[in-house]
Amino acid sequence: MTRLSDATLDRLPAAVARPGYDRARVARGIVHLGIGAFHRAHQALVFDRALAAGDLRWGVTGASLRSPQVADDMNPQDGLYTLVTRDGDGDRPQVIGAVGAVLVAPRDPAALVARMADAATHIVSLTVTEKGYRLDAAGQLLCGEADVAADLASLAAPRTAPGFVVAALAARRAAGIAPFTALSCDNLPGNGGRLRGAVLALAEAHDPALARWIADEGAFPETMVDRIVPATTAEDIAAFAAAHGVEDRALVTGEPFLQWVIEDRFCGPRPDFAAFGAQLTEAVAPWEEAKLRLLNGAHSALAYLGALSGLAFVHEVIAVPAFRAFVERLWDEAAASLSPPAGLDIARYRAELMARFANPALRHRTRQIAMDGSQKLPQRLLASLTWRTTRGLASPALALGVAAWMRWQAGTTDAGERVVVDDPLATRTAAIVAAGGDATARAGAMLALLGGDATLLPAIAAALATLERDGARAAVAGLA
Ligand code: CS2
Repeated sequence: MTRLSDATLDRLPAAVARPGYDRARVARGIVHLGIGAFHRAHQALVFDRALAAGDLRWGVTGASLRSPQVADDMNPQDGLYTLVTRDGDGDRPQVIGAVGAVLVAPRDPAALVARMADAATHIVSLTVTEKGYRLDAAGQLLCGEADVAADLASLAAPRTAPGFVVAALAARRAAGIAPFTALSCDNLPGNGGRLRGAVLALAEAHDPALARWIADEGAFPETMVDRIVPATTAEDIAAFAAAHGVEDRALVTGEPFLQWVIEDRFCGPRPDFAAFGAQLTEAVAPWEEAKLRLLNGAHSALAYLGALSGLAFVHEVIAVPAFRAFVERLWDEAAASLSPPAGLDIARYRAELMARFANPALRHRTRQIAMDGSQKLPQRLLASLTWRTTRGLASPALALGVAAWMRWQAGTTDAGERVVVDDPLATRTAAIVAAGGDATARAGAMLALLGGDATLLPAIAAALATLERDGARAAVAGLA
């Protein structure tokens, strides 16, 4: 089977859109750390639009900080891949040409640092997931982690995302080159500030003058990113090959919706984001908060409750009337805690979100969303639950969402099927489950792991007891 590449691009049928610009002339103004499916379906599409409009500065050099898989899929394809946009009207495939080479950080850390330090690089963007910032809930560097300790000892071969940023900025400073803008695109409140905090802490440990230079001259804008991007399956790749006669091992799929809100604080050149589907603003926080507490909060709650009930996909969970009512209830509770930005109509946003969750073509797995819950729950569910609890407001839906994560740590569905708990704190939650005791003891110990306040415990412990006794479907129905 022919593999997608510059040389074979012409063999694709006309129904597949492709780059209309000369890829050979593209400069690589962006280095992206963490080039997974989300980046390829989101930011890379926006950069591709800039290239298509004739601003050829915004090609991307991708980097994987851990696995060589994406590089091995994309490099033989000259960085090309297809983005398939999916909804009830069918699939719309488009080949994206924005990405050039993909580097594998552990294979050759110096090559990645050199690329980031090159004067042609203006922006280093990141999707390294919540845990990739290497910070605890209080924003302190996790110095006890082996990779962080290694980067604190030496940046000759960095291991962490903040380590690469500091090493590259140090090289730029030494060469008299202005810093790049570091653009965090992860689902975290204050993502730019968190990245800045991690970078400055690490830089400070190596060279306080470097840290001062970064603080004075660098830029770490906040962003809010939104697009639902399920993990690509072998079936997706096989179906594309069967339909179009070309194999694309780097294909990604996503919903039609895309939103990117960016704080307009860059220390160097940037694309004309507003012309390519992103929004520039002075204040990202209210957008980020609404997205995290409504979309992601509901997502996480549905993921655990749905997966415990044996439901594999989000659209299947949403098709059950009691679960749909549960989501509305959770949104009623969470919405009260928000100060929505001008331009965000919460009622419309909720209606649109429900339709996005119901998109049957996406096949977004509940177990995919269930990953890394310990890193996600604080900003998605605990923040609104805490807001309400301090005001004496009951929040049964939010409490049930948090308790569902705790129930998931037992590693079995309600029907007794074993599941893998994929979470950096899985060893610790497993120990809490193994310690036995009652639901209150388990809920208390796990709440402490999340950094939640003890005043939240009674409601969560009651919800956990119901989940353990009656199962997720009954617990959800009991709320209605
Ligand atoms: C999801 C998000 O996996 C998850 O945790 O909640 O990836 C979600 O699909 C995106 O944030 C949507 O923008």
